[in-house]
Amino acid sequence: MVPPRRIAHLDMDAFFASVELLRYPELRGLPVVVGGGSRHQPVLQPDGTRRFSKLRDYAGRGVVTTSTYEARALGVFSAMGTMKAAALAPEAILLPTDFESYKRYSRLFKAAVAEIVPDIEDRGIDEIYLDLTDHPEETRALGMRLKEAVKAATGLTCSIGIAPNKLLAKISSDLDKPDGLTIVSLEDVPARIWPLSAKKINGIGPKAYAKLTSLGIETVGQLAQADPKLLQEHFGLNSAEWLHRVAHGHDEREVVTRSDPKGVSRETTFERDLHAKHDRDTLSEIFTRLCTRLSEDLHRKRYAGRTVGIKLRYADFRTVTRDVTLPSPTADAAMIRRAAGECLRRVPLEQRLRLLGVRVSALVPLDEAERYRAGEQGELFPG
Ligand code: DCP
Ligand code: MG
Repeated sequence: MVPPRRIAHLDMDAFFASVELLRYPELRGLPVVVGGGSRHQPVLQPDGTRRFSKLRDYAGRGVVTTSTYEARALGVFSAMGTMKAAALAPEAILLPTDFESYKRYSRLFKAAVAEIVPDIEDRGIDEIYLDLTDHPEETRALGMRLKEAVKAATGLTCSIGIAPNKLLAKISSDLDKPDGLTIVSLEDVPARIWPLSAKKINGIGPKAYAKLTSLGIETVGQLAQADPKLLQEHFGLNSAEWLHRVAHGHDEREVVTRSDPKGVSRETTFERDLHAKHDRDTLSEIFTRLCTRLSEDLHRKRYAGRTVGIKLRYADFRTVTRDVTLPSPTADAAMIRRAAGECLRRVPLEQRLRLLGVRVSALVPLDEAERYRAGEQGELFPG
């Protein structure tokens, strides 16, 4: 049996707001909201103290980027209209958004983690995945060390979830926020994950959740116990299977690190030079097989790509390439074949050919591409 993996998800606590508190420590413990513009810049007064804007001073159509936990206690959360937030917490401090600073702290915390675990999957400004499987250190000690390294480099706290896969790691990092370290095994799923709302699962968006609740399914546990036929009827076979798998805490996705390849390709040199017209069938068969193999490579490496290209070498050794960029990333053999066929129509084919190659580049993790596609269909996995 393959030993279980150790995947960590690390997410910074109230990230933008916490960065702001580093420069305005006098705001610690107060409800603070980030989402203002330059007119909400604090003003240094003659007595050395600062005058801050309050939410009640806000007029406009902006939204809250994030809020401190004290503001959350008053009902103010990310993505809420700032005017609405002002109605709930008029006395909360409002600060302008300063992306440059958040990006700087983002780089700092990721660099600190990279000193301990070099392979990081970057999931945006304040979250990363790490594969700790091969790290010699004991799980809790390693988790604590990562948190301390982030704190030492930035002055900020984060929350970490460590579990056998990304799905559970992401849910776990949220279980004991802020400043949490939560370790969850597959055996813990019924006790710790099943009581949670199904919308805690990364990939069950508001639409899918609404559909689930209309079927009487609210928690992950209810989803795990749901009749597979009922799910199939409402979500289709693939999504129903996915829902069943994630509800039981299963997820095979790999951590995709920065050192991953720029492109994946397959090429073949023919036993004898082939002519585009006279050897049309043979060539077409080889071409399709290359695309199928490439699709298998991509699935194995868990990538999809937006750019599909071909390489041709003529009998006289001249080489040409062509590529085409698709509206969304793919790893699908038929789609790669179609795009590569399009490229082939754009090269001269009078001469005999020695070699044919197909390449997919502009890679993104496959699960991202799948989410994108399902999102387009307005179903599961939005975002
Ligand atoms: N963010 C944003 N708009 C949103 C959600 C988030 O601008 N709708 C920004 C502000 C957050 C940062 O991204 O600080 C990270 O998002 P998180 O969802 O991780 O939220 P926080 O880090 O603020 O809080 P938590 O402690 O819950 O992780
Ligand atoms: Mg966060």
